[in-house]
Amino acid sequence: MAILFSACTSSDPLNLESLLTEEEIAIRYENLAPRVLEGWRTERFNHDILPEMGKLGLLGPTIQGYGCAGVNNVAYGLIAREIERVDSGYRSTASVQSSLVMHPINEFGTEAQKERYLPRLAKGEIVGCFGLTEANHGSDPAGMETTAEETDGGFVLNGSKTWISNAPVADIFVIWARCKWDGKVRGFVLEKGMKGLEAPAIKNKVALRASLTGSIFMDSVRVGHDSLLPRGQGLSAPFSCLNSARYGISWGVMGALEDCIQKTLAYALERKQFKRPLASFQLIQKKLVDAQTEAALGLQASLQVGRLKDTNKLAPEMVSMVKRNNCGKALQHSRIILDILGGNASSDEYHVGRHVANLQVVNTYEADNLIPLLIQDIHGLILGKAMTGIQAFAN
Ligand code: TGC
Ligand code: FAD
Repeated sequence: MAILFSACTSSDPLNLESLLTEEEIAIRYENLAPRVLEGWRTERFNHDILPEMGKLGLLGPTIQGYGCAGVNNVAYGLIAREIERVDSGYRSTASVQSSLVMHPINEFGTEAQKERYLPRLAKGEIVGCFGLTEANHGSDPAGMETTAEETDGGFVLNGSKTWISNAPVADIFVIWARCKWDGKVRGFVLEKGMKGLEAPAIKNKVALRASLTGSIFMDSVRVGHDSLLPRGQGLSAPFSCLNSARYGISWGVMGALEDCIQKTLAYALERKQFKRPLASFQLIQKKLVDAQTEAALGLQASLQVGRLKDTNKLAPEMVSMVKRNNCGKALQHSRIILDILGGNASSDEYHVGRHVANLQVVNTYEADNLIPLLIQDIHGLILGKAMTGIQAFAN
């Protein structure tokens, strides 16, 4: 048992890799990290990033055709994990483009809409956003006040949305509105520059600073019939987009937690207090092992949900379970191991504080989650020995 466990690395303790195909294992995306501090400090959108992701086939990757990679949902989850390992804001930018913009156009759009938008969204040449939340209706989108009214030649949209990722830099806007003629919610694709459409940025966020967020104001925006997504009606249409995004988030937050573990473990092995490395102390080992355990279990759960999604056996509640569990556990454990950095926890150069701030928001958006606290000591020390190479429970 001990030999088997130590054969796996501390970064893959339950040997997730053995359950992946070669194509899935090949998913790596490492060139975001050098830019993250600049994005975080300046709150500026880096226009190179989406085109780079597009070149690698990371946008709308599960869609067949239209220049998309056509990979499975497990691969989609692994992409989210790799991106969020660097920053939740970058993963937000990508998952909005893939799950909340390309997905509804692909699922509910006409052939003409797919041809008009999907290839350019896949290349990252244009940026999309998804407007569901309103100032008075966040958790309960059913109460939305944005309306669409049919007129000669199309529709008129009135209302506003807030806390919308990518909005200030979006070229297209997937807007959910209540239709005055039958009271049902439907999606419309609006384009930047339309008269009456504004998308100002919400600045000075304390989290997700590498991703832009904004409001959307629609003052009698006139659109043609061709802007309606005709194949989706009712709230189940936007909720089906959320199923896809939340599934990706369940993988993504595990990537963020894995990065926190890797960085705090390296620090604990290097940093000495009381003439010993921090990693030799029982309490430090316990914190690291608790985090490592939750990351490993959370990834297994997301993998299972991904395999079920790939075989059409998915229920939305399964997505809620992994979104809730993984976001809660990532926030809880990243916060606990942040303490290992001591005063350096306050510096963005150590990155873990940035992940913790981001994870607070990721826990909130797409419906928020409760965070349980559990304590299990002795198994923690057994695993701590395997992880750090140092026995803490006896001399
Ligand atoms: P309810 O009556 O339960 O359902 C209305 C209709 O929708 C159907 N439905 C679903 N369909 C597919 N997938 C799901 N997960 C579904 N959940 C419900 C349902 O069957 C029904 O269909 P029909 O045909 O009978 O009409 O609706 P409710 O209003 O009572 O919903 C309750 C609740 C709380 C679950 C729902 O409103 C909810 O999920 N609220 C949270 C809102 C949310 O998550 N907003 C996210 C905004 S987007 C965002 O945050 C992006 S951040 C992304 C990033 O930057 O990465
Ligand atoms: P509220 O709905 O006001 O909730 C406040 C608190 O009350 C929460 O803790 C909630 O869980 C709790 N609560 C609410 N109802 C109940 C209840 N019945 N019982 C118990 N507790 C309850 N939205 C989009 O549409 N598109 C986007 O791209 C997008 N991006 C975002 C990016 C960022 C950075 C942020 C912060 C948000 C984004 N959102 C987006 C909005 C996000 O989905 C909402 O913030 C979220 O759904 C919560 O809504 P709210 O903020 O109005 O909170």
